[in-house]
Amino acid sequence: MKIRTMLIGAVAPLMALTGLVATGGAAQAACGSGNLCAWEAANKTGAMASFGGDNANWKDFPKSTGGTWNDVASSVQNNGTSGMGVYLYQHSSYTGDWLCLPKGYSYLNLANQNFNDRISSNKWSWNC
Ligand SMILES: [Ca+2]
Repeated sequence: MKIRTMLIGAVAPLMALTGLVATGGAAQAACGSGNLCAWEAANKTGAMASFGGDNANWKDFPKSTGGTWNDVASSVQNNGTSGMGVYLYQHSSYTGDWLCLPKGYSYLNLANQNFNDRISSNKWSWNC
């Protein structure tokens, strides 16, 4: 609820972009065009997953280093091409706290958003 509150109001655009970095540079694991990519550790390190479309439960996605992608991601990148943002949710089925990640942006350390190891579902949206 704290995050939701932060995103509402006159300062929303600035607050929403806090901690976001423009995607660029070559020293990162390949994130396929059109996908939301997630890494198990900060700064795009560790195992990586590419998520296309909406996904109601990241428990459905096995992680190469064991377990699933539920409550694991520590950094993310929106490498979409449509221009849509992607909502990242605390719980499955797009519920709980959320963050929104605009096209072309990354969170390099979700701990800074109080969202480390918390993402359980994702949904693309034009209202992000
Ligand atoms: Ca992690």
